[in-house]
Amino acid sequence: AAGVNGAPAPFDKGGVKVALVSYISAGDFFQAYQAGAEAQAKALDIDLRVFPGRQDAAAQREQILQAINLGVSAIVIDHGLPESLGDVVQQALDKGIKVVAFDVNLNNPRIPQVEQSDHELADLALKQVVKENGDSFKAGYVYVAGFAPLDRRNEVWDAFKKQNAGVVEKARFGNVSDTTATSTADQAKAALAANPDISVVFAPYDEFARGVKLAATDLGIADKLKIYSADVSTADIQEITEPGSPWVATVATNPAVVGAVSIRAAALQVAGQEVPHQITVKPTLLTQEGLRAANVQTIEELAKKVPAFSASDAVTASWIPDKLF
Ligand code: SR1
Repeated sequence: AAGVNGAPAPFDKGGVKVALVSYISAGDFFQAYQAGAEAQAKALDIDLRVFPGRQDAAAQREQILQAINLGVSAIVIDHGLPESLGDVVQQALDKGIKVVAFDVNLNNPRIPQVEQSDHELADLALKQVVKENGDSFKAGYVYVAGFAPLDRRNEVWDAFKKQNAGVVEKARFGNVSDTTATSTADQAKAALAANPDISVVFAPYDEFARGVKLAATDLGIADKLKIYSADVSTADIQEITEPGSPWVATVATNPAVVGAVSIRAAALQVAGQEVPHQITVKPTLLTQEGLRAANVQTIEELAKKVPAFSASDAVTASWIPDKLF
């Protein structure tokens, strides 16, 4: 290991071991998040050990114990079920291992929490819904409880319905698994067929939106539906901008940037430097119209046009290279 010039110990020598333990690995968001974490780790000469998620709480616990036994200096926990993580996370902290949580509420003042400002994300999406559909329509809503980002977005949806009596939620469905999009598509097909008056679907996770789009296309109702989501990837941009797509807007960060931020939060703690408890990467509204007009076809092109998609100023330091994308 060569170390990083000008970095404080132990990064001056390089080879600091850090673990990334995910709950979910399938799907564009999680793959890009991991790629961003790997890029930031490489730039810091960190020896990153990646434990792939299998949507399995017991496996995630076991992986955290494995990371502790490997002698890592820090663990980044990416999603998960808080109730099954508390004791193993405490074991890590007791051994002096630094912990960072992304999108899982570990409710510990010693653990920085990374998130994408989910309230603002949902709020931006729903403002766009009203701009394009008014405040009176029949809606479908895709939600699975128990995932911190989805629960936060749900708080905004609940408040939105209270404030807009003309918005009627006719159907609620959703599934999170290693086949989220296709399982959600099956549920969406049944819900949309049973409720032909639904004109708007709020699907605040790109795999959900992909599933609803698939269902709408299969049912031949893509021209009667508008889908609003969270997240973005190159595949999402292609699905949003293709002719006749019902997926009309998304509110997103670059997940690779969020992955990089998570590793920086771990590195700063290992170097003994201050890290805020709440670390936020702010999302941006991307509309079908805007993406088409700018002729953006990939996340790399988006990063060239929208600065927030190439870097975040969250948890930076002079010794940490942070222009990675
Ligand atoms: C199952 S939770 C899925 C969400 O996690 C991340 O916050 C992404 O934004 C995605 O929407």
